[in-house]
Amino acid sequence: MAAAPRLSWPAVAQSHAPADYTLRIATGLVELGPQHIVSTTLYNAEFPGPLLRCKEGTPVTVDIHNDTDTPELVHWHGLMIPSEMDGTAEEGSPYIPAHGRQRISFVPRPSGFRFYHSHTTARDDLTRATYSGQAGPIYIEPASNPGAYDREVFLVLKEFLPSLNRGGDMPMHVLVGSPIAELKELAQRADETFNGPKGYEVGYELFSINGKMWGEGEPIRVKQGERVLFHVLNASAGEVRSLALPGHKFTVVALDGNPVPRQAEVPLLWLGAAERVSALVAMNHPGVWVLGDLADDDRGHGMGIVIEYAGAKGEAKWVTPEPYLWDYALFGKPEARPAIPDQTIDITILEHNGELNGFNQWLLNGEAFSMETMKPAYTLTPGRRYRLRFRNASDDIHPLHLHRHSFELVRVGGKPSAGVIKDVVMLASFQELEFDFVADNPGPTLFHCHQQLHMDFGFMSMFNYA
Ligand SMILES: [Cu+2]
Repeated sequence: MAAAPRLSWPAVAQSHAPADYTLRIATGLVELGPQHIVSTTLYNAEFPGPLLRCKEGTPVTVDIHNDTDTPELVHWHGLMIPSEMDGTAEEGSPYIPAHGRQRISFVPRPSGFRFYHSHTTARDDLTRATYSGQAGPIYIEPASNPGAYDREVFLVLKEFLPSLNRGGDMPMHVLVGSPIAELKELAQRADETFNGPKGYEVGYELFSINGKMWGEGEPIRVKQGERVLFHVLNASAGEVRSLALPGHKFTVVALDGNPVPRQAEVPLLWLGAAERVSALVAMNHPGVWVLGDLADDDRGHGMGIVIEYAGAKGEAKWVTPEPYLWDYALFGKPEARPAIPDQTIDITILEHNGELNGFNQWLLNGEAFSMETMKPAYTLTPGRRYRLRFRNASDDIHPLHLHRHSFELVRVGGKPSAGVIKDVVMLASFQELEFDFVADNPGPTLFHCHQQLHMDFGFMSMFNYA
């Protein structure tokens, strides 16, 4: 455990009234299939954790019991709540002690599809943090619901049985845009200095949607003509995931739970770790299909779920779609004229190969995050609009995540963008990306890459309010 928990926590509700929700953290079994039962840490003995539905603006109380031998943190991803409630040690949230209990209260906002997950440090312990089964969806009901659909289906994408290896296999043809020569040169220079073997990556044996390998659980049964709203969460500790349904298209209505200005139709979805996509699918191609990942190996080991039309029979079919690159700007306002920021902060991302006992170290503007100094850190003035300009001098895709705030993409894939509001965004290899956020939720705020392996080895920084 890197940071000492705080001793007092006045914000904790002292009431003995029953909580709205109870989460119990304990080791349990997930039956991905009859031949594939894995042991991991879970919420309420299930994967995914229970779907929590609450109303925007109506306070909720959550009792969290930690039945494990190690302190835990439950992070409320995408919620604009106080730092003490956010479940993030770097922001000053207290740990839930081993075999201890914590009650928290917060006002859920903003509306939309969010999630909760463990926010501990794992480093080389692949039983911890987001490598475990500690993830669950939370849906905050908006005041008005504009969706025209017959029903909603939540899909949680998750790998199990992680192990360390030396060869990464991250998909490269994911995002639009072109690599920038200057960023490649920066990376090359770092590689010449740190010229040892590439550091560890994490691979997985088993893959699942809603805790089942495809074909092992119940199919999603649909009727011709139905419009189904899928809420997809990539609960991976670091993998970029894709999802396609042969013969069907996705109309994206929200990204990270926030309605998009333009509901564009796409042939398939790409999601970085912790990203959410809400998309409507018109069920107009009867049959039995695999809604699955494009990666044959991962889909072959479970990353999919069967869609079965009423009256259709036979083996579930998969057809590999044409390659398709994800373009966030597609979902933005047609005229991209974002507001002018009060201040721009440049952040250059660099990797030092195998620098930390065989693990790659990550640096932001030349500095790896340290829990001792809590740096790198930036100071925010309340009410100001900040633009972060990221420059990725590495060949990895980074799912960038800012806690307790939403941001607006203003430049991505080499193009301007406006109106796309997110809390995680994939930064392509050797590319730049800019997003704006308003300093409107005072309190220590963590920024990090949502790849557990990257955040644990330096890829974090603090934003502190003046
Ligand atoms: Cu990263």
